This record gives sequence, structure tokens and C-alpha cells, in this order.
Amino acid sequence: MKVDVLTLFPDMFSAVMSESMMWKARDRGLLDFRARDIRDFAQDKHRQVDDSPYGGGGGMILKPDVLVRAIESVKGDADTPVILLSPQGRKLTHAVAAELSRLPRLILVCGRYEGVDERVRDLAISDEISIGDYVLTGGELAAMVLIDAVVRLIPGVLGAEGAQHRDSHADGLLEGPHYTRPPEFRGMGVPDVLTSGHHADVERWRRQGALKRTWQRRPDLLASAELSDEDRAYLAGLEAGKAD
Ligand code: 4G0
Repeated sequence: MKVDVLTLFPDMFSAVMSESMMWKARDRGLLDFRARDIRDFAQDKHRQVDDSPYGGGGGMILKPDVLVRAIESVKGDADTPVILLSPQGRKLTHAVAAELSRLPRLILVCGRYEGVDERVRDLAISDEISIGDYVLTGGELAAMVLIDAVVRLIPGVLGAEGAQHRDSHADGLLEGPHYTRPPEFRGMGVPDVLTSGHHADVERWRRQGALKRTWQRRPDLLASAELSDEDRAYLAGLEAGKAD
């Protein structure tokens, strides 16, 4: 996958894009990432990228000529998605990340200030995505969140361990509890089943842990999760015991 990010702060991406998973993805030829400086596409002598809004009021707006020139210069192919990170976009979910992970090419646009000139949306933006209902000072952190969520789903980026992990998330449930050594920590032990060596029992315990945690914390997720008859029976038991 080739990913170009258009930003006023390209240096913000260097640490995140060179950590372990990103480095592996790039090293294995699965990710070709580039952060490009929007200011390089300003043509006046002050390299101005923003201006005050028509109609008055505070704040600054990214200039449409500079931003559209930047997008067109990296775009090439007509059907390459150009995604603006914005609080007004469709919400980023596992399903959206999975959809994007199947594409060969992404262009991400990071706005700042009060936003971008509306004509940029009309002319050059094909999709608008939000990482959640809050405002950031710029789209850069949102772009990095999106890239991380997408790149880890590209086949071959994570090892065999990762594939299993993905499967357990693709089923729409939260993860249950996990333990590692030592066997006793500050007086707290580890569930016996995990050291029993009975693989099927461990799997059932994990499944029930995931169901219980989802039921406790995010019951809304259960409506769209893929549930077996055994899962439903376990959840019915939790509901029945809710009083105690
Ligand atoms: C474009 C994304 C970019 C428009 C970006 C703000 C939060 C998110 C920005 C705006 C961002 C998110 C209209 C305020 C930059 N903040 N939730 N800030 N407006 O994904």
C-alpha cells in the first residue's frame, strides 16, 4: 500500500512511522509511506498556506489553491481515495479500517485551524473520516491513528500471532483477561485453567471472558457480534445472575 500524507507538520510522523510494526511493514515492502509538506505547494514569496475566513470571525482557513495543488501533485490515478481527517467525517471503526486495508493507495489530508475551504471538499476530497467525537489541533494525530489501524490489517504485516489476535477482534468482542509470569503477584494468583494444559478448556474460558467483558462494558457490541448457541446460553446465564 502506498500512503501519502499532506500536512503542515511532516516531522510529526517520523517517530510513529519508524516504530516496530511500521518499520516491518515498510521493510517487507508492504507499505510505502511519505509525509509531504503542504507549504511546499505555496507559490507566493511568503509561502502562505492559510487565510482569514470570508464573513469575518476568528481563526484561519487552509487556502484552497495551495491544498488542491498539493493533492493533485501526489494524486496521479483518478480513483485514488483522498481522505480528509475531520471531526465531521464518518467514524473510524474496525470495518472501515478493514475496508481501507484492501486498497493499494491512500492519500490523507491533515487540516489545521478551523478547517479547510469548502471548495477543497467539493473538488478534491472523496472521503472524510473522524477518529472520534472530539476536536484536535490538527488532523496529524488522527491520520497516524488511521494508518496504524489500517496497516496492522494488511496481510503479512503482523506475524502468525497477530493473525489470531485479529480474528478475535474481527468477531466484534472485547478481549477478556490475560496473565503472564509470575504465578503469584502481590498475593494474586492466576486462574488454574490457564496452567491446566487443557487447550479446549482454555479456549472456552477465553471466549467466556471476552463475552463477559463485552457484556459488562460494551453491551451494544453484542447486537452485531457473531454468537454461537453456546455463547448465547452463557450470556443468558450472566443476565439471569445480574441481581447478585
Ligand atoms: C478539518 C480530525 C481538520 C476540519 C481533525 C478540524 C479532530 C479530528 C481539523 C476541522 C481534527 C477527528 C472542522 C474543526 C483538524 N480534529 N476527530 N482537527 N474542523 O478525527
